[in-house]
Amino acid sequence: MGVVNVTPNSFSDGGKFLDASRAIAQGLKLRDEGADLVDVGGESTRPGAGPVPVDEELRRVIPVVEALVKKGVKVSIDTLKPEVMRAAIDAGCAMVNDVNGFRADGAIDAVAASDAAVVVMHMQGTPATMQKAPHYDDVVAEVGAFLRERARALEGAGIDRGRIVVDPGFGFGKTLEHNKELFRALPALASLGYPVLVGVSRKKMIGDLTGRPVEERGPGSVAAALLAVQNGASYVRVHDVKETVDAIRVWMELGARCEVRGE
Ligand code: HH2
Repeated sequence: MGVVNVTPNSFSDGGKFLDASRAIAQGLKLRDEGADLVDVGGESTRPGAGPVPVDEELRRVIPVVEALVKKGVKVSIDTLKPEVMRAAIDAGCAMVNDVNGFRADGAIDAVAASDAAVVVMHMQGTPATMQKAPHYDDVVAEVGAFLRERARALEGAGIDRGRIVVDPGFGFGKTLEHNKELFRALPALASLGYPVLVGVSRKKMIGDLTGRPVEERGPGSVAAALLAVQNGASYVRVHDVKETVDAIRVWMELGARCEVRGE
């Protein structure tokens, strides 16, 4: 899954694709580089970010979604607002990615009547406050229980289990230690029985691990995406599609041969 943020303030590509024609060109580029899905977002959820009015978010994302769908791109909409979900589904979105886990009033209803896939993400708190003092007694158990509960709520509204993807929400109300614990627990999260999506691309946790500023976090992000796939992730949400696809391709070829040799 490639990322296109149609925002002025996203942490890594803020302001680059606020103009619809640039966002569309970026979405096409990511598709051509090997992204199976392009995730379009109009509201930054970086720590400290405030909400965007619904009209403004619609104005940012819908023309981009429409244009990409017309060009045959499989599009995901990154939003927590039911109005934006509905408009994006009407425009042909194949997936709705909600960092709020479909907890807003009307969010489940907005997706239930469609056949779009849904990504349920865990977040403690809200983007405005989530990194102030994240706390868990057992981060893996709590995040796992949340994802199971939200997936059941979606299934209870008639959404087929096969449409549901879960995401532990790296960096959303989590310290570096919480992120590390969750990352190491990816096989356990995958055993919940839903495909797992991992989004760590260029995030602060990669900066903390490498000491790199955001524009130099590509290689660390590729390593993390590869590890995520090796540990059971079905989707990786990344800014650097070409590099990530290369890494996964090389691993699939050489990793498989190593296994044969080791037999
Ligand atoms: N991370 C971000 C946004 N949406 N969705 C899912 N499912 N998982 C994630 O980890 C995730 C997400 C944050 O990254 P980005 O979109 O690059 O930045 P911003 O929120 O500043 O726009």
